[in-house]
Amino acid sequence: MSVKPVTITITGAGGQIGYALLFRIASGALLGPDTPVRLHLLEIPQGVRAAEGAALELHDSAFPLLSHVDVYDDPAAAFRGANVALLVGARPRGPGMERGDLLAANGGIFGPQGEAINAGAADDVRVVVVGNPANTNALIASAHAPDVPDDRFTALTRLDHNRALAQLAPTVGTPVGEIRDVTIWGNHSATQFPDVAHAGLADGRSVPEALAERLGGREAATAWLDDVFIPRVAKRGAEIIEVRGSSSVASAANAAIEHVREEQLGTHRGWTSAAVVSRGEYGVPEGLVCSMPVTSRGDGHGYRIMEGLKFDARARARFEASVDELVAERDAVRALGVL
Ligand code: NAX
Repeated sequence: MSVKPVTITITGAGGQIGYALLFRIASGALLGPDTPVRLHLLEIPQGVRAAEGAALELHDSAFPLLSHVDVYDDPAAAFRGANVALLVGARPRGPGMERGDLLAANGGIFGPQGEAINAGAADDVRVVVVGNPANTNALIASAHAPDVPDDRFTALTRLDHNRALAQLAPTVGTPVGEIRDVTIWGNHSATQFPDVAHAGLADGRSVPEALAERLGGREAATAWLDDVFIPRVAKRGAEIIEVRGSSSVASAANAAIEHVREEQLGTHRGWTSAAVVSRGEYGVPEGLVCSMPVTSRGDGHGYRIMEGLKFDARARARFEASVDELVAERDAVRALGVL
């Protein structure tokens, strides 16, 4: 019996992250080895040739799971029938561009894309926004898709989550796979709060306990978290640009794949981090798209927020600073008439 392919729309498919995403999606890394995929690649006219070139290479890879690849420069056509949408294409911040200009330019992209999703996507569509400012772009797209439940729109903070695991592992002296329940709170920006207060290791110790053991006491552990870990994770994107000469690509594509795969198929060990719509959890204003700890049962309901975690005063202040930035972004796009 043949299985109906899942339609996946990828915007910015002719760009760097697009190129790193497409081949892994077509190989089955997104939805597993039994699910055929149909790819809709959306670009602006200047990017269409690059996307067409990637489509030729996809054909040449002869992926058994790849049923079709189509390239579009029209959002309405690209989102028609989409079950999964990865919104990667965005307007980067140019020289001298103010934050308001950036938000307005992206409003001009994510508003119409939200409308196209509203008009033509499949009933079960789920959307992840990668293009920055990702949280607010997700808010804009969702606001323009009134018939699609707002919890179908998420934004990517899985790269930040993975960066946190990667920084912790050598410090606590365990493989990354043995660390669970790290959280990225807030915005996908330098204000984000990477939090290990609830994190644990496979051997039963808590991460704060393991850090204190390895670093010579609680004070030293707190100093490492404040002075090394949090700034390193929050500014890792800038570090990659400095070393590599260009922004994160393969790690971002990998994170986007993990975000969608676990949202669709389920999280397995503890929670992960994703920017999801708030219903007021943890005091986050309702409707903001904010990174929080989430799990998925893989039952079609997507990510659910883990509730009931406690903050100390310092953690609360960090989280609130990032939420305040999200509120300011929302207010700025409202003032621009984009929301
Ligand atoms: P590129 O500039 O290589 O590619 C972007 C592509 O999007 C281009 O081909 C462009 O033509 C296309 N595009 C622009 N507007 C479009 C529109 N309206 N419809 C369809 N396509 C459109 O950038 P890349 O390195 O791929 O990064 C893409 C986005 O990811 C950027 O906004 C970047 O800031 C963001 N990132 C987000 C991360 C996250 O964790 N959330 C991490 C990595 C990355 O920085």
